[in-house]
Amino acid sequence: MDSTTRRSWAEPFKIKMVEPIRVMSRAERERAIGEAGFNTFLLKSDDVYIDLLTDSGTSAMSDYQWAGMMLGDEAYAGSRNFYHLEEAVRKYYGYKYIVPTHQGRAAEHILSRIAIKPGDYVPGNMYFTTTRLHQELAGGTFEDVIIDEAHDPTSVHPFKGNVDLDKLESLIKRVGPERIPYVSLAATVNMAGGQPISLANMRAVRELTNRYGIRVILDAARAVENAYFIQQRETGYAETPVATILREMCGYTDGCTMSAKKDPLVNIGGFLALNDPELFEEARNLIVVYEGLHTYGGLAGRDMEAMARGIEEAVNDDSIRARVGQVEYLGNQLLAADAPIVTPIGGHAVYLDARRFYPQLKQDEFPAQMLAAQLYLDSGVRSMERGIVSAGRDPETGEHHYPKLELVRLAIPRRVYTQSHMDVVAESVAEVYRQRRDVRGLRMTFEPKYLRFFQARFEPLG
Ligand code: PLI
Repeated sequence: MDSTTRRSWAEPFKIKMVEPIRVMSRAERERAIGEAGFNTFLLKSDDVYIDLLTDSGTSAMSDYQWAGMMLGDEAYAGSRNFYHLEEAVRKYYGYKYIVPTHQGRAAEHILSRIAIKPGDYVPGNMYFTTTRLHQELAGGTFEDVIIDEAHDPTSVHPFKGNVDLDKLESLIKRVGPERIPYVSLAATVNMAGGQPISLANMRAVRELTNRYGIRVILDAARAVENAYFIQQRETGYAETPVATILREMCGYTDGCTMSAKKDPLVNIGGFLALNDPELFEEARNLIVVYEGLHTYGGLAGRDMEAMARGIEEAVNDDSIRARVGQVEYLGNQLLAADAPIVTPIGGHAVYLDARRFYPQLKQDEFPAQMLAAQLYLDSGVRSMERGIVSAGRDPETGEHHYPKLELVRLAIPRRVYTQSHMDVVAESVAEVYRQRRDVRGLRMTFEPKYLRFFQARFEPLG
């Protein structure tokens, strides 16, 4: 049978190497989460059974990528692996110039420093933690211009990552185009629940920004997942290969920041890609200050080779279908169990709606933080808070940001877990949902200055 007549489908790979995991007792988990200050980022990985903290840098590499690791050219300058990477980025993303970086936030750092002046505004389709922080550290102010549906966990809009063009244009008119260095466009939108932006919307953003002479920079970490959603949902693209859609998406932008720890299937790496030679020259100047020479940017040659090969694998239609398909499988299990999740199901993760789990908790009692802890206590499944703790504080007023979305993210590493793991996760979420009524909130006992969700500590109220 070929793939068109097959009734069921499976991952387009088989497993060659395994890594043992173990489940601890409830008493051991109670001790571990207490020692971790009720923050899943502070748990030891050895104390975790199924690790859905993040899909970032947690992928399983292929034999093709591992073989490439053996071909690392560790020359300080001009490594051949850099040229392979450059070729892969040009071929699959279409940008002219690249500087490698050790991961995504390093590309954000360099871009923010070369493009943003104090007093500038950076509009974007919802904030991401590190992206916004680098924009703020460079003196910019992030402005959310995503459509309202993105802030509603129950909306089933197929492209909740879309930019609201009226919001964008009124910002341009209010502050003037000269104070907008670029539009920061994410594909897919992590904080909205892994939601895609449509090609029609990207095209419209391009037309609008062209009229005002404003650049568009793509956060391409999960752009392949976005391209897959376009293929599935946008009229006219059902027969178009994901790789072709990806090129069209990038064609509406002037460059990208990339965390290659996502779509490109590597455990470390990233890059900044640009079309403008002058901006690229500035990036090359700064890269040697903060990352390393412009042909390695904080990476080993072997890392760049694995990335070049991962980029090529990621756009394979069967691979991306299996990747998003696994996330969808988990999401559908949770919908069947009536657990409240963000709809539509995201590309890299399923997001639990903590407000609907724990309506008895106020947002500053950290419902999502508590929900992530409860899930760990129930089964050893590790997830991540994506609500008030992640949103941090307003740098002007010092008050908490109070995001509408108070979520727990179950992020699925690529090519790592099986359907049975997903079943275990779904059963555990259903159990935690059954026990929701008696749950009380948390108090923050330690708050770091930057990106507090990583290292903050909590204790249970009452
Ligand atoms: O973790 P980095 O520095 O390689 O990349 C930062 C970064 C940028 N953009 C987006 C959309 C991200 O999701 C992202 C990192 N995400 C992490 C670590 C995550 O768990 O989602």
